[in-house]
Amino acid sequence: MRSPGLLRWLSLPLVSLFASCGPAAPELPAEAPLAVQEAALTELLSNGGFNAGTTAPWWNNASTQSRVENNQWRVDVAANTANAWDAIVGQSGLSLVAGRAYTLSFTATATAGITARVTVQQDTAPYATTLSQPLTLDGTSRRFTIPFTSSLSTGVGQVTFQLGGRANAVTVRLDDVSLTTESGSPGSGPVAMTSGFYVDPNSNPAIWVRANGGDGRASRINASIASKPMARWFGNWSGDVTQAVSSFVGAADAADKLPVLVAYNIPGRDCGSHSGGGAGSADAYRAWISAFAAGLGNRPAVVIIEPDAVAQLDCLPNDSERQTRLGLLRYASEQFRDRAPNTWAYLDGGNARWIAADTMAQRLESAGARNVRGFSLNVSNFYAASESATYGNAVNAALSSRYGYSRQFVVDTSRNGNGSNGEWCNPAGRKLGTPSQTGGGAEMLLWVKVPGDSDGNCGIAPGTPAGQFSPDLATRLIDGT
Ligand SMILES: [Ca+2]
Repeated sequence: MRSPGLLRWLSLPLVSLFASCGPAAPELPAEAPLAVQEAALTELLSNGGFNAGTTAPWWNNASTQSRVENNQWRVDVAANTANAWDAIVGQSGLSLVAGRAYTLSFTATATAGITARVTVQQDTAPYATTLSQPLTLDGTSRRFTIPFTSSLSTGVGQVTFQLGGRANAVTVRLDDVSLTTESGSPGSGPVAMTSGFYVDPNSNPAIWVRANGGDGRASRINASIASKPMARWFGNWSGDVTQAVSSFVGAADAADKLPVLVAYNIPGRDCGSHSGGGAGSADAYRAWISAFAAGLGNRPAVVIIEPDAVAQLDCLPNDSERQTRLGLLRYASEQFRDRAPNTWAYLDGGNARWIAADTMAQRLESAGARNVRGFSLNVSNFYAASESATYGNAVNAALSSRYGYSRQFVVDTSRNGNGSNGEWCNPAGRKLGTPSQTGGGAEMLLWVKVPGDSDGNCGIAPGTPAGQFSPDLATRLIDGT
């Protein structure tokens, strides 16, 4: 697949395409109901509504004054605080369970445009943080809804709002602060439902290892790649996609493991480049992605929706085709939301050096990001997880500012062990990155691209078409050469 890097990014104007192609903001007045929200929810916070005249058990530090006003929590922040946490309010004593899904939500305004921060963290050293997110606040009242999976197990968790870090005084008003989790054990969501990521026994590297046991490279490729969890890609090569998806997630479910799938069949895929193809029409795509979601059913899964499709809007020839693609992605987001209640789906959001974060936020909103768990970054690319996370947080700040919600993101770390050299097509000197895990600066780090699968007839694998496994590419990723 194509995942253009720095050169392509530099060649594009960073202005929003929306000035010209102008996708209408979808008329979705409220958060679409997620299946997880229909289950019985446990509220962890006390007095989130501030309707009884008192702020307790919420606390505040010396740079803030706290009181109830009009059944809301009024926090006056003193001038001249150096750091965000120098003016801090919160509630402590919360129990958090690692791997469990939570939703933090609140309504907030500020008397001046500010960037604040909300965290969920441990309230004793080492102050480990499981959620840390920027908030753009101003005079408009906004409802924030932030789902996350805890990376912490602690009986001394806390929610904090960090309001300092500026010269001028400001007043922030908060109300209806809620932190919920689904009742019962071991929690909700596909991570909590499973015991680790699924290792695909029929990945390209696993098939190659089985067929080439006498090859001197086989044992290393098996140990470093084929035995690791990685995604299975589905497209027009998958035959009956309901059957193919069902078979894959069924095998993972039988092993109590979490499978990662990639839907890769958008019309006009990869701008007709190395990984060109995709469904032949909009109707054909709607049928295909609906059949994909049906194959998941209620089994736990992670799905990456259409790598590059949002970032590559630029290559479509006109506004009408851009609107069509965004509509297809929005349809896909609705299908996963409605037909696959235990799937976390992530719309692909390109990579850290491709589309400006604010533009990406607008596109993701138009593509249905509010319907799904989040967005994916760095698929088939090479940027460091930290740089990808910085970009993901910037996208979330823009989503928060523009639309009042943010989303989780996942990062492809299959080949980013040496970072990027600015090339994207089988570049030399790249290395395997952190194997699939939860947490790590993102909701998950995942091997989405299959290490050793070619990006196309290019770079250090001339003559190897996109998607074909090369033991030579694999060993060079192991060695970092
Ligand atoms: Ca209230």
